[in-house]
Amino acid sequence: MRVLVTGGAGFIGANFVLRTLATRPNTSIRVLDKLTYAANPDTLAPVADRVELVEGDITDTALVDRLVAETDLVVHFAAESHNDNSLADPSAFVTTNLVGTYTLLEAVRTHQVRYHHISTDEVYGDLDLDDTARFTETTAYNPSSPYSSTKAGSDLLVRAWVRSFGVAATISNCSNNYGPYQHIEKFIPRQITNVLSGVRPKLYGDGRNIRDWIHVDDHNDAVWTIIDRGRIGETYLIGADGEVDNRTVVETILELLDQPTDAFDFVTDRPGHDRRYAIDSTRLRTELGWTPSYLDFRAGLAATIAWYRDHPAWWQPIKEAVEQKYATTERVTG
Ligand code: NAD
Ligand code: TDX
Repeated sequence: MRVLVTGGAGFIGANFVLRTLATRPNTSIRVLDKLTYAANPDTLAPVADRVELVEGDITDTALVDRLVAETDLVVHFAAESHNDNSLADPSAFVTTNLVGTYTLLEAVRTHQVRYHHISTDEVYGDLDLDDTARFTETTAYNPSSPYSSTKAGSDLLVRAWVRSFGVAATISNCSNNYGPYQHIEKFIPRQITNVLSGVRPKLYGDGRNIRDWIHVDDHNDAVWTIIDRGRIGETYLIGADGEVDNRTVVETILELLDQPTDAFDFVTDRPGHDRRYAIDSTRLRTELGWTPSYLDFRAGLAATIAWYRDHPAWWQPIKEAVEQKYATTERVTG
């Protein structure tokens, strides 16, 4: 089977490529990636002889049309993915997440190619901390940020292309991923690499916001489950019952790195900061039989810390610039 992976040089897409090569050796993979700041082509360097990396933009109609014509399946990970960046300048989010998805949909429509759309639980907005509810496939869309609203818009484009044009698509909305190869602008790798660099971790607001953590390999195994067995036109929520508040995450990282658990700073809150995300993945588990493998968040976090400690060359060259960018907006509050 020939697979076109968009965004395959980014965090989840690269993990998808590596895991697919390891677990489904007969798959032929081509990656389409613009190689933005978020990509690290070094991630794919060890498999360069088995994966063709095409440097290009998902909004490039002619390129996308040619690549889609030559594939059996598109798995669409490419996106502008960081909420903080979307608050500073939303323009690339609108172009890549909306126009890019539209461009792919038109190509899969023309060439009648199977399409899987990677999305996020953030399309549903947030939940209260004291709420017991969780997101399901029928929760109303209510995105908060430029990032999540463009992801929500891209999901709706997919639904419309399924219904109006019969495109053979599935959608998955996953909770927060952690694991190796995640850009150090994101919460967990930022704090791990802060501690490894002698910098105090930074918690937004009161640190009580809750995210529902899933290991990236569990996410990607669920994606293959949906591609293999999911119903066309259907949406599946992916989550591993991993709700943890941000302060606990930081304290656990500090503890696992033998630091005092109070050696962190509170900083300015993110505008519009979503309070809590929580996924009910019953449909995926009961209909398609998927279950997560990483059931112990602390153990998964320890393995992720070990990966960043053992791969300084992957992240150290950009660390100072990432922190300098944060320093332009962030102020220590406590
Ligand atoms: P990432 O930012 O690490 O990687 C995104 C990749 O897309 C990069 O390699 C980048 O170069 C590429 N890209 C960006 N714009 C492009 C364009 N115009 N054309 C071609 N390539 C382009 O993101 P990630 O965390 O790996 O997220 C991947 C997908 O998963 C996204 O669609 C995101 O919305 C979704 N998602 C992420 C999470 C999470 O926790 N990170 C959770 C749920 C869903
Ligand atoms: O330094 C920080 N301190 C902090 O307290 C950073 C970078 C973040 N945070 C908080 C904000 C969030 O409550 O940590 C939580 C996680 O932040 P991010 O890593 O920026 O993730 P989030 O905004 O939750 O979005 C992520 O999950 C859903 C991904 O970036 C999205 O692409 C995905 O859709």
